[in-house]
Amino acid sequence: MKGIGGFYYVSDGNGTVHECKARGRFRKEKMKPMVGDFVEFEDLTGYSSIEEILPRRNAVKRPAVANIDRILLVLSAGKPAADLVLADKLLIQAEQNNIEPVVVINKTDADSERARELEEQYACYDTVLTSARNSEGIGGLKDRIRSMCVCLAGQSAVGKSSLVNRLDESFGLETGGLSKKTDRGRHTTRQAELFYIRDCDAYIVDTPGFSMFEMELEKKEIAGCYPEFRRFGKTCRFVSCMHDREPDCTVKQAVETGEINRERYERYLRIIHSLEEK
Ligand SMILES: Nc1nc2c(ncn2[C@@H]2O[C@H](COP(=O)(O)OP(=O)(O)O)[C@@H](O)[C@H]2O)c(=O)[nH]1
Ligand SMILES: [Mg+2]
Ligand SMILES: [Zn+2]
Repeated sequence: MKGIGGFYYVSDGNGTVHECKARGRFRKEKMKPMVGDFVEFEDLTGYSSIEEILPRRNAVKRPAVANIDRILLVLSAGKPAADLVLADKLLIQAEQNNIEPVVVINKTDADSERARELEEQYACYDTVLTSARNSEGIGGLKDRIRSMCVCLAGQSAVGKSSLVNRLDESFGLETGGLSKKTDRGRHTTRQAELFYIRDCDAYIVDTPGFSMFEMELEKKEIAGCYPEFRRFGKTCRFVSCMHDREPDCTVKQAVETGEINRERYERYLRIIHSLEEK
C-alpha cells in the first residue's frame, strides 16, 4: 500500500495492514518493493517480513508504482497553470509502458473555457472533465476506474488527493492550498499510497506531485508514443521520419489542416530538440 522510512505497509486483502520490513537480499539485488506490488510476507515475532516480490506486469518510475491498469493524468484548468510539457512526457511514459492513460481535466469550476481548450489538446486520449469542488465528472471518473488498479499522476496541487476524497467521502485525505507567494503547489501528499474505493471496487494510487522529469527514451522512440502521430505518420516519405524537418511529412500536413493539435506538435518538437541538445 505504501512505503515509509524502510517500512512497507502490506494489505492482506482481509482488511488488515501489516507493517513489514523487506529482506536484506532485496537490497543486494537492487530490488525495492513498490506500491502496487503483490508480495509474500511472513508474520514474525515483533514484525513482519516481505519474503518475495511477485513478478510485475509493469512498473513505472514517475510515479514509482507497479501493476497499474491505467494512469490518470490530472491537469488543472485553474491554478496551478498546467505544465503541459510535463503532461506530454508522462503520457509518453505511459504509452511506452503500455499503460492506458486517461486525461483528467480538474478544476473546471475555476475556468471552464480553459478546461475545454485542454480537452481539445488531448482529444486523442480519453478525457474526463472534473471538479473536486462541485463534484462534476466524478461519476465519469468512477466509470473509468471500475474494478481496476489505477494511479494518479500530475503536478502538485492539481487536485489529485481532492479527487480521491470525492471518490470516497470517508477518506478525508490531506489536501493543500496554493502557496501565496508563488501560486505553485505545496506538497502535502508525501509518498505514493494505494487506496481501495469500495464503491467501484477499484484501487487508486495517490502520489505526490512532481515537476522535473528526465526522459530516458531515445529520440526516435518518442514519435511512436504519440497516438495522433501513429495515425498520420504511416504515409510520411521516410519510414524513420521524426516529423521535424523532413520533406513530405504527413504529420506536419495534418498539423497544417488542424487534424493534429498544433500545441501538442510544437511541444513534441521542444521535447525532441531538448534531447538533441543533451
Ligand atoms: N477550485 C477548485 N479547487 C480545487 C479542485 N480540486 C482541488 N482543489 C484545490 O486545490 C488545492 C490542491 O489540492 P490537492 O488535492 O491537495 O492537490 P494534489 O497536490 O494534486 O493532491 C486544494 O486547495 C484544493 O482544495 C477543484 O476541482 N476546483
Ligand atoms: Mg495530494
Ligand atoms: Zn513525418
